[in-house]
Amino acid sequence: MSRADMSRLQLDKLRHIVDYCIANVPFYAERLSAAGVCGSRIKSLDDIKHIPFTTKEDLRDNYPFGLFGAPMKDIVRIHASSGTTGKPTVVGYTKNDLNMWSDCVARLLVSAGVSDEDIVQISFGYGLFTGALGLHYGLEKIGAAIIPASSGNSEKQIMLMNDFGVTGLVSTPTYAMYLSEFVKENNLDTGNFRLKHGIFGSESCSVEMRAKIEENFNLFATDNYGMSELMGPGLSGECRERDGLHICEDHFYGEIINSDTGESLPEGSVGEAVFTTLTREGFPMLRYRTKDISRFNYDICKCGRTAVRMDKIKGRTDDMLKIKGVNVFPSQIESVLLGQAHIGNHYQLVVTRDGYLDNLEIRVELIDGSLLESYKELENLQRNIQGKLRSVLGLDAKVSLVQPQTLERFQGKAKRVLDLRGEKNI
Ligand code: DLL
Repeated sequence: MSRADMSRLQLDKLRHIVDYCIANVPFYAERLSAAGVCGSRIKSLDDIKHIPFTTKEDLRDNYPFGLFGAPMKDIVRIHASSGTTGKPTVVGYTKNDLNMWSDCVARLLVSAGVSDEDIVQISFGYGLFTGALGLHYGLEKIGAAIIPASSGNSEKQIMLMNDFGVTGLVSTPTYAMYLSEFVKENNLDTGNFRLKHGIFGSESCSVEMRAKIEENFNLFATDNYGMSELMGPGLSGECRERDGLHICEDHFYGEIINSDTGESLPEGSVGEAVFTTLTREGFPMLRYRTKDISRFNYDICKCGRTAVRMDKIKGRTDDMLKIKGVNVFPSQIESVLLGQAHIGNHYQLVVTRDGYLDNLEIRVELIDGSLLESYKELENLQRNIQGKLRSVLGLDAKVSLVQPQTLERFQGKAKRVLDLRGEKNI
């Protein structure tokens, strides 16, 4: 579609979704009326700047269903991802949304070269996370044979890949890397391996790491981006050219803004990506601030597709970390630690990379140093904290208890995170 046609389509859909939000979500009705915005007042795409931003805090304040745009009888699926506090971010889908979602995912998969001839193993964890079911229905739409392996049990993953002649692997790049090394370390049978496609996403993957996975598994990897608040995977993805991630622009209108001033930035600038869902019914989002840093390229791709491409995510504007595919906010860890006896107010998160795997160590100051002399008590405390972290974050972290007054103190904003991963994996 030419840029002019796409812009016309987006403008029509934007007007419609704004009126839809006013009619169906009291939160938006109030915000938009205060800003003096309604569908008929939007004369050009540029007028989107009059619509106030929506943030993760707005989602938290309206937990769990306050921002849903359809009554529960029309909601057919609910997903969730990590919030900044103990409560998750909850999103809902109507039947039309699920259809649109699988269309978007299918489109990106086709542009990555996947077809109905493929046998694809989904090694994302099935559950509240949008990754597994999002890819699942997109793959089903194009007629690929799906193996819903879910994550974990690496030996079985390899056996399935080998015995079933799997041609595509869906996972985080970290897990793909882990599996490829696991094969080598355990000398597993890969005689029938037929892998061709690595469909990765949900976390960043450097070109070096991608090359390593490709070499180990003899496949061609593409990157996929999305977030639960905006649907899940299927927002954008790489085609075979791998020169940016094509955005499904007929469903998501993207902007790049200066994250300090909120101002829209001119074409070609690096800044925070903001997206408006143009067609979602269950969970419409107007100008959602992703906090992900990228850049848009409006040139036509060598593959012939005209859809705008976003650069691979370059970082975040907040302190969210992505560790082993899990979104981790320091504030979540803090709320676990602060409820704990014997623990002071000072802690530090240290993220390191061992080979290609990320590790999180949480250093926590004890109130009373004498506890360090009792091995048993120390171990109990450590285990207790680890268990709580696992249930809140779904992530294993090393907990190190340290002497009182040994962690650095800060005059201004505390620097809680020490990210030693070199190239930042978010
Ligand atoms: O990670 C959705 C997804 C699943 C995308 C599977 C692709 C494949 P959340 O769990 O809500 O959703 O996490 C969203 O993850 O704001 C980014 O910071 C990060 N992220 C997602 N994809 C990429 C990527 C899913 N390809 C958050 N590169 C986003 C870098 C990514 N970061």
